[in-house]
Amino acid sequence: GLVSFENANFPMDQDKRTYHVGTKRGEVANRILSVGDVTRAALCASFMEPPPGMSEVYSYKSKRGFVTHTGLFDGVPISVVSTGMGYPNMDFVVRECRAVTDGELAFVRVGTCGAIQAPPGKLGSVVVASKGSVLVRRNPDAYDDPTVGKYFVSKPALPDAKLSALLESEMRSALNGDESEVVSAMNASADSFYSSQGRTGDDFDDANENLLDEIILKRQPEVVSLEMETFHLLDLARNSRELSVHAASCAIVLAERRSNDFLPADRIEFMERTCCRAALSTLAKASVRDVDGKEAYGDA
Ligand code: R1P
Repeated sequence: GLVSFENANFPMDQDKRTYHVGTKRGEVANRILSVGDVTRAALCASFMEPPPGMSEVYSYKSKRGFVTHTGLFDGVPISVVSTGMGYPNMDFVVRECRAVTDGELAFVRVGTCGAIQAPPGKLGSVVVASKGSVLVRRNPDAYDDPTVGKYFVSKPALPDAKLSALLESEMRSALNGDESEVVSAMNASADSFYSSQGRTGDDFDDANENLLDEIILKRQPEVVSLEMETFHLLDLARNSRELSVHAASCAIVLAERRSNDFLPADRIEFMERTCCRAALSTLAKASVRDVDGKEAYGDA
């Protein structure tokens, strides 16, 4: 049927569902795993048990394509949200999940990325953004003004130190003995998969031939992974009132940007399974306080 929304400042429908992610209070846990695509989200959901009193993991798909799965992992309520790509989508997920939950919120992102330094970011490794993330943005004003730089690189936004350390150690135990390594580094989140990640082509005048070395790495030599959402997640967390949002992020290296090598499908599958499980375990163990300031679950 027809759905009406109220309050143009923060639209919600009559059931108090948010405008884009579409969930309402009670459907989203205080521990959220954010992944890029719906297939990875469904994989994460397959590792969870149904919430108490339900026969299946709760799933909700919004008109805008965001999918939320809520269930239990190690007995702890967790929601997995498919975020889609790019920082505006991360903005919807963090703000709208915040609006329908109470108490502290812990967000962990498991993404995929390209590596601009390998080593250490070898194909198939997972890069934990323990040293934070910068934003890389194309500056459209450079179109007809040669005095302004074509690309802007921000200062880093840092993750929640405890949550990020826990994520790193869960990844290390999950990958112990495997060929894939866990790398602790700085991430960069770009506003395009193409121009602001230094991919070149003939169709547009992106002026990005020297972006990786002369702009990004010159400013932030510790950047290893390049993707599109982590900066915004960490930036929103540090701007959350009373620091109620805690965030950490990691990304699986699917591509080495220097050699142009791409990770084979079977290794992508293995890494997605392993890293998503490790992230769920991280969230289950994380310290997250509910509205009363009580430690509801977790002990880390
Ligand atoms: C681009 O292909 C997408 O993949 C990466 C980028 O951040 C971007 O969203 O991460 P996800 O696999 O989590 O979407």
